[in-house]
Amino acid sequence: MVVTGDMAEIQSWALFAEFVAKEAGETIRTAMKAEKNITLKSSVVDLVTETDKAVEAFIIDSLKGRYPDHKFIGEESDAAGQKAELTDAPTWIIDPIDGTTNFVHSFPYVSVSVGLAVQKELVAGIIYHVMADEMYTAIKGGGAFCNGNAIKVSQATEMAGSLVVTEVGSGRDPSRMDAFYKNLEAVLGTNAHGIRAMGSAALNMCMIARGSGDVCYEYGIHCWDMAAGYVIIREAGGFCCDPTGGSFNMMARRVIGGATESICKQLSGILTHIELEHDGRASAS
Ligand code: LIP
Repeated sequence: MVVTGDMAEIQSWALFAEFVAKEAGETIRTAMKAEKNITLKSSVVDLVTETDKAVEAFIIDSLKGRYPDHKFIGEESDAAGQKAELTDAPTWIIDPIDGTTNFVHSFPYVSVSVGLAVQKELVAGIIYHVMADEMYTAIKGGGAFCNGNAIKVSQATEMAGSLVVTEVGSGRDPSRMDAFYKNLEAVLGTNAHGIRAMGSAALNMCMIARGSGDVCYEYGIHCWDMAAGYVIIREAGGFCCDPTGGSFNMMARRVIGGATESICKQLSGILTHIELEHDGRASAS
C-alpha cells in the first residue's frame, strides 16, 4: 500500500478514528460507574487504571487492523516501555483517557484524545468529551468542529479580562511547584478574570478552541495530551506556541494555546519557564 496522506485520505482516516474514539468513550462511560483498579506511574499523583490500558489497546488494535502501515504513540504503551518515536510514517498519537485522575474520582471531565501526524506534521485531531458526548474534530486546512458544528476561538488579545486554563500536572517536585505558584501569581497579576484547572489538557484545548476560555498553558504534559488539541485550536483560528514564545513542539512537554498570537505572547512574557526532558527520540512541529 502506498501511503500518500493527501487531504481526502486523511479525512477518511480521521473519520474512522472518530468512530473508534466514540466506541472507546462508551467503554469509559460504563467503567466510570464501576470500581477502578488503580496503579501508580511516575509519582503518587500519576495514576493509571485497567480501563486506560484496555482502551488504548482497543484504539491501537482497531486502527492497526485497518491501517497496518501506520505507527502509534500511546500513553500507556510509552509507560510500558515502548518509547514515543515520531517518524515520517502516518503516526497516531493516543491518550486513551485524558483526565485519568478525574476518571478515578468520577469527575465527569475526561476525554479520548487521538492526534495524527504525517511526515512529522500534525494534520488531524479528534477529542471525545466522553461524559458530555461532544466530539471535537479538525483536519489541517478544514476547520474545527464540535459534533459537526464549526467552532471558533474567542477574540481575546490580552490577559486582562481573559479566562485562563492551566493544570497542576502529575509531578510535585519542588522546582516545578515553585514555578507553578509563581505562574499563578503572575497570571492573577494581569487582572485576568479567572483561572480554571479541570484536569484534562486535551479538553482544556477544546475549551479554548470553542471560545469558552481564552488561553491555556501547561508544563509537564506529553505529546499525547496535546497533539490532537493543537490541530483543533489551530483550525478554530487560534495559536499555539512553546511557553517561551518559540515554535510549538509537541515533544517538548509544555504548551501555550490561545485565541490569538497576541495573548499567547503576553502570557509567555510573564511565565517562569521550566525545562523538561522531551518525549521520545525525535522532535516535531
Ligand atoms: C493528564 C493531563 C492533565 C495533566 C496531567 C496528565 P492523563 O493526562 O491531561 O491536564 O495535568 O499531568 O498528563 O494522565 O490523565 O492522561
